[in-house]
Amino acid sequence: MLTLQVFAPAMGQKSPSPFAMKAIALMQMSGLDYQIKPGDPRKGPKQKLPVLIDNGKSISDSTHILAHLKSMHGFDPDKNLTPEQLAIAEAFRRMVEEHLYWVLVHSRWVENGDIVRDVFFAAVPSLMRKFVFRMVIKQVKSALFGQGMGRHTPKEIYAFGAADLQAIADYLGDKQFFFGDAPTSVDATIFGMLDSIVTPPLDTELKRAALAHNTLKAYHQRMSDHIDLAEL
Ligand SMILES: N[C@@H](CCC(=O)N[C@@H](CS)C(=O)NCC(=O)O)C(=O)O
Repeated sequence: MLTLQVFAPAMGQKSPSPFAMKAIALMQMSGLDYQIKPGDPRKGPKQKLPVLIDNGKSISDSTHILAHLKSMHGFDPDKNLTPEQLAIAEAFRRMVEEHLYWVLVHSRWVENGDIVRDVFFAAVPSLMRKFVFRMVIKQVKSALFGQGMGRHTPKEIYAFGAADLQAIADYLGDKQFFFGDAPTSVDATIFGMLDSIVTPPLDTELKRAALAHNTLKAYHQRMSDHIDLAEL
């Protein structure tokens, strides 16, 4: 039995991480028998979640999980894509995971820190919580600054996010999925990010930018239905 370790459900999401939601989408698309379990990133091989456990072996990183599903379980959602489509998928994946992700991090941790603190650190006694959160937020801000996104004003950060969402909506157009009638791995990536932007009950400029696109709203719903999200 395969076990997918992710952060426990929170803020209306099956797991409050775009990478965990991407991995859940991939597992659902694969049709493989698997279970979802809450994990602890500190115990994982790369101190991040998601992690897939297969026969005692831990596979960390959603991209490596997809590669493992392809090589070990014969699940390849991209097998019918042309080299040109694979190149487009790779570019969008990087945009979502290495750029739009940091806009999400800003919107959650910097602009909604109080809510995130009380949800993600609910298990920490309230007296300790502010202290623990102060340490964590320092690390998050340092990561945002190091990556570069944290050097911009909120207005500039959200303009970057809106441009990424516009590019996704424009490429998607009136197609069912990113490359037509069948979802591929880039749909799992984009779905994971959209779910993390629109599902939590946070009023963020990034969420408003996403919901302004009817295409993206319908696409998020279509992917949720396709992977049977409500049944999980
Ligand atoms: N490249 C990784 C990114 C995973 C990642 O950044 N996970 C974050 C949550 S969104 C995490 O586990 N953070 C815990 C930490 O940094 O302590 C993937 O695709 O799985």
